[in-house]
Amino acid sequence: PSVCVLGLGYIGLPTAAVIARSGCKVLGVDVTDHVVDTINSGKIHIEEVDLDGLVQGVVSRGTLRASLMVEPADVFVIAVPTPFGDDHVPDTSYVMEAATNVAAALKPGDCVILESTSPVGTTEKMRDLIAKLRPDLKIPGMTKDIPDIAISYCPERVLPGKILEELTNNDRCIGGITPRCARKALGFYRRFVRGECVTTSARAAEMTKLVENSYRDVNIAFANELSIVADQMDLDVWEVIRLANRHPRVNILQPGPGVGGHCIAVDPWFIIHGAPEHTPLIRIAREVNDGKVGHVLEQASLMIDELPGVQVACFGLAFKANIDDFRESPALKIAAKLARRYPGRINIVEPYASELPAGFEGTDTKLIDIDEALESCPVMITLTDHDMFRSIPLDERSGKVVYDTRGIWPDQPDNLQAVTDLRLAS
Ligand code: SAJ
Repeated sequence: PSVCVLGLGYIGLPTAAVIARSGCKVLGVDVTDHVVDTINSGKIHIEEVDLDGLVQGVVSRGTLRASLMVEPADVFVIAVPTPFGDDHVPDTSYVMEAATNVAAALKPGDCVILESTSPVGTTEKMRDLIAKLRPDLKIPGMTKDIPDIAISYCPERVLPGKILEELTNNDRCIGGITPRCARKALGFYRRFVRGECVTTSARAAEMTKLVENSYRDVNIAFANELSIVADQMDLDVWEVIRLANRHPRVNILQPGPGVGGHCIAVDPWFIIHGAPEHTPLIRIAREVNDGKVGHVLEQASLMIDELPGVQVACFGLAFKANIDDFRESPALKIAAKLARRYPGRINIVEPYASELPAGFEGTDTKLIDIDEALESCPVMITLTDHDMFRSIPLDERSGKVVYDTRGIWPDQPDNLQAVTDLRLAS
């Protein structure tokens, strides 16, 4: 079939490329000139492992092409953003705009699939919009006859940093407006997905996506709450979690400086917004994870205040390990606040950045490498668990005053001796 993918971001572009590799002719549509031009020249505008080679290959073979305009196709895949504002209300206007463009291009036999993370009921709203715009078509769930088109919801669940691998290997859950719609979409996904494809209703599939990320958020919140309690009780939270996880039915996640990225910290709000009176746990988990940023900032400040004039290295700005994604990163928020609070003293170590990302404007903060930090910064704060940091051996960290928010250096001695030595030295 010919395929049109709307939205060429972190999900849409890899998806379009993988579909093109499976042999379909794919048109990728985006609203940004720059994105369209970049892809048509065989390059990419985002960072993701192995994506550059794949896109270059399918563009040069002519199976993937980008455009600002939707064109007729057999399958339409919508992967546009569903942001939310300060009030945490999900905004589905990009989805509806994409559906409007798709509606104009639809012909009998076509299949429309929404992949964007969406509040429950969005696929039905999209169906209603298409029905309104195309009264000439028989719409699923609205006709006794065999409908002209199929409409489904199929969430992506790929992990940034492993997108290409997970796009093909993960199981998919495919929710149709009707079972017939789901079966049509199933046939499409089977072309390029090796994982199992399971069919359900559109609403169940929408909720499944939100539930997956909320599950993770709630469980990380538990770990983060424990870490704050442990700080107060002067216990090593990492040790306690390691010991508790030896229980056959306990598997506590890892505390950190907060939850970043654009999914886990966002999707729970979609459920909360849909059922505000019945989601106290999901809401408080969000608050605990957001609150962890402030806790780390205060703990770090206490440590820095104790050692006037001493240089500090913050290890990591990315929102999680081994990627160069700084959007919605608690590490970046903390480092940028410290940079403003302690002029002339904060240095950043971020092997995944070639220059400081936005957030440090007007500060004198420097980006330095691991060796420089080990040489010149007596105080070290870990904010991201990059493997490159994890593998710094103990003898290179000895004598440092360390605040390890990620628990990557379990062998680090406590700070008492290092603080005393530093004070004597000054
Ligand atoms: N984090 C912790 N402690 C942990 C695990 C994670 O603090 O034990 C933090 C990370 O450091 C990071 C944040 O949580 O700041 C999120 O990282 P992540 O690796 O858990 O997830 P994402 O946001 O990269 O991707 C998630 C994935 N969802 C789940 O694992 C349930 C991915 O499969 C989804 O496709 C993606 O969201 C999405 O697009 O929704």
